[in-house]
Amino acid sequence: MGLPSLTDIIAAIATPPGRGAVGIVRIAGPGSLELVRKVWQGKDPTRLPGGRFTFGRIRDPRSGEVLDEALLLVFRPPHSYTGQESAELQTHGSPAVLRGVLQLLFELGARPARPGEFTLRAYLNGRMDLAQAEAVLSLIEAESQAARRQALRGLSAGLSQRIAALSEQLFALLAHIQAWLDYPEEGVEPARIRATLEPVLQEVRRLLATAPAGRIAQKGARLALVGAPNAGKSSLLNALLGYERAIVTPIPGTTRDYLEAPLEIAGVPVVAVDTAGVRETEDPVEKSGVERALRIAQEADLVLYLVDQSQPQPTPPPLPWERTLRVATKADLPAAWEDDAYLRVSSQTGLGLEALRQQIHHRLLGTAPEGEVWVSNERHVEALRRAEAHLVEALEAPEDLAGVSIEMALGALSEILGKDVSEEVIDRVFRNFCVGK
Ligand SMILES: Nc1nc2c(ncn2[C@@H]2O[C@H](COP(=O)(O)OP(=O)(O)O)[C@@H](O)[C@H]2O)c(=O)[nH]1
Ligand SMILES: [Mg+2]
Repeated sequence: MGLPSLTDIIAAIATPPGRGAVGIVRIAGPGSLELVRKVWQGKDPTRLPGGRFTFGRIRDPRSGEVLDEALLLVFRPPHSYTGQESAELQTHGSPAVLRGVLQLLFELGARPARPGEFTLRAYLNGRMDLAQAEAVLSLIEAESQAARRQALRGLSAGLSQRIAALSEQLFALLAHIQAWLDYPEEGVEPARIRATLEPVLQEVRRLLATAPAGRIAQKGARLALVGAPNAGKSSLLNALLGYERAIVTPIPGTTRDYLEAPLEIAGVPVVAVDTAGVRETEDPVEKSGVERALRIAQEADLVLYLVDQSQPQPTPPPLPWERTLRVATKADLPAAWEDDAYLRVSSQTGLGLEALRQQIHHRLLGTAPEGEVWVSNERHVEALRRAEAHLVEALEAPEDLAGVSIEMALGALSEILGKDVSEEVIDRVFRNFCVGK
């Protein structure tokens, strides 16, 4: 589709559809303040300093009709989101007002902004790199505190800085190798190639290792509750949720299908899946429920295997044990057995629930250090994987050929920051944005 013109005046409603106390219309591009002046009854926007707001009225200059009373915020380059002259009109948050104001701006010369076009301009004007632009999107889409924290780190260039630092080292090394190829008599120390590449490779791998946690922080995790009928699965789901979602009965086999409930555990978005009890059964409905439970367990990011510790221990079902937490339920009742591999909880008294939440959090995000950048974006993960492969190539290649692989690794890292990327890549990134951002 090609990149849109940077010099058009673009306008869009920046607040979500529907009614609210306040609604915002954004406008950006050279001449946008002159355009706002035409519809503004109040202080002349073209003479207002940037970063200031003023109160006035929005008025159709042709009919003289007033559309609303509003606040006007003025931004001047380069101190604006897009880096361009721009303004925000804060009106009453009625769809009728907002659409009316937008229509008026269109009729007087603005054009509708494409999804993410304000952020696209920020990127093209060098206000932020592509990874930061993607962090804006992640922040808007963040559904949990963990996702919000990660997106904010990306926005403040946490990832970008680390990628830039790695690129710098590779550039310096490349220059060194180039000098050696031009003046072989100067001599290159092969050891220097290794000494630079190995730590860079390690750092790339460290970043890649955070990807599972990053993905979970952004997209959430699936947590399967599995165990024999009456093990207390539905009760535990309710206890984790804090309200009665699943039916709890003393009759084994009540949950014959499965049910999902979204919850947040220690800042992580989790969809908990309560499954049918797993036991040997001839009942065809229950049997298919059991099979489905085991399949859900296979597909889950984490499995809770629940066993009632007041009863004799049953034979464990086939579960992905490396992703399974063992939980002994009904810890308020006398114990029929004890096993340190099991975390003891009682849904009735709340005993052990906080420890269980901590464990779930640890098992889901344990791979990534707290307080650091996690790579959550698929595009970044893919580019890092390519960089990793080229760095390995470079380490294995003879010194005089290492440069080609280093260049390829550099290319992959630069893509993360959006340097020398194709329009198609840019288009794909911004397609997912909402209009007005
Ligand atoms: N004392 C005690 N009873 C529990 C606890 N959790 C569940 N139960 C009881 O165990 C029975 C089965 O619970 P339920 O959650 O339906 O088990 P599910 O079949 O695994 O979903 C019900 O009678 C619950 O009241 C607990 O922590 N303490
Ligand atoms: Mg149940």
